[in-house]
Amino acid sequence: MKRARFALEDRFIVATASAARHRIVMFRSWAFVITTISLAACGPAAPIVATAHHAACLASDLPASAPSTAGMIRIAGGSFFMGAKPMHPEEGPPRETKLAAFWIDKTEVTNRDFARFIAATRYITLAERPLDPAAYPGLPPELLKPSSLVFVPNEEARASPSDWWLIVPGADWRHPHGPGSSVDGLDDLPVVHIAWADAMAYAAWLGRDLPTEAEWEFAARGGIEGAAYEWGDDPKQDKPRANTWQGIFPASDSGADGYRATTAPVGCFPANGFGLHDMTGNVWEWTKDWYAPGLSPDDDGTGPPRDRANDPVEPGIAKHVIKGGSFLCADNYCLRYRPPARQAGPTDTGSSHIGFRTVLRAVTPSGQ
Ligand SMILES: [Ca+2]
Repeated sequence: MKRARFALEDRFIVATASAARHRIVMFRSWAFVITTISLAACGPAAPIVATAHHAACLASDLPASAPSTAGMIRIAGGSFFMGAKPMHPEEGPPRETKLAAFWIDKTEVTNRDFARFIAATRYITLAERPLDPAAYPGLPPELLKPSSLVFVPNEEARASPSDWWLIVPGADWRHPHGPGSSVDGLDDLPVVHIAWADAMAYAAWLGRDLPTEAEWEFAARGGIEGAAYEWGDDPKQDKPRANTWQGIFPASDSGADGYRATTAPVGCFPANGFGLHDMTGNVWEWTKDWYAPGLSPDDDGTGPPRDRANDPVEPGIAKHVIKGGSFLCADNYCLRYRPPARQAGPTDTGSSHIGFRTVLRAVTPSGQ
């Protein structure tokens, strides 16, 4: 029995990535393990080529020292209806949510930004660390190696997401497609293969935090209350508004938005009403909140407590909310690049389509 038969590719990554770290459901499916490992052992994942050059679109503006609001936009506090009449069950029911003012990065954290963090702290991301065999008794040695999840387009993939998500030993933020790949010359791409704890460590280094789900969604809506997309209700635009997938996922992405089956440099697409780029698509973004299916009416905007974290796909494994969709979100597939869309991200695992941005609270409009 194959573990992952989800209709949505992102439900699969949640289950698969979490299993990779937790040694739980994945190993009910040795066929899947053998498939992924053997494919990974053949070498790095197939190169994914952008149809546009990876030039900088919006220069990253990381501050030299924390705290600072450099590179951030101030979002005035207010009240809004979080969630939506659900397109997917987990997106509702809508609830009124009040927020204090906060600052948020105008772009996703880039490879350049993250490299500065690593240089300053020598931090080692979870994808770069081997699994502790004592914590995973019985796990084959090859599965204890540092690894991360890599998306590989597969024209033959029709039945199972395991054909396009590979657990690749050696894949990490410096080697986004596995051994042999690098981020050289890709400074302005959003950093990926970042686990939740990695994102939190980066934010803490700057004296910042990850956005709550409510903060993230409020920011993504760009001041347009209740719209289906961050730019309004009309899905058809005269020019691309975000890096998503055009075509039949996962077989073919036409790259009509300029980036075929890959991330785009941050800030290449128009900002939303708050001046924020890439809140739609490009990479999913970590939030601080624990994930629970649906929105609780008694939530004060900080998300459910740890003991209420729950992903029905993998009961018993606490996960965090990811928002915004990614370059893999196709109109005919999950359409999860809308502000109210949400997913459960495996807390201790990165992948090639999850990144993050940071927030700073309790600072004055002048940034002091
Ligand atoms: Ca694209």
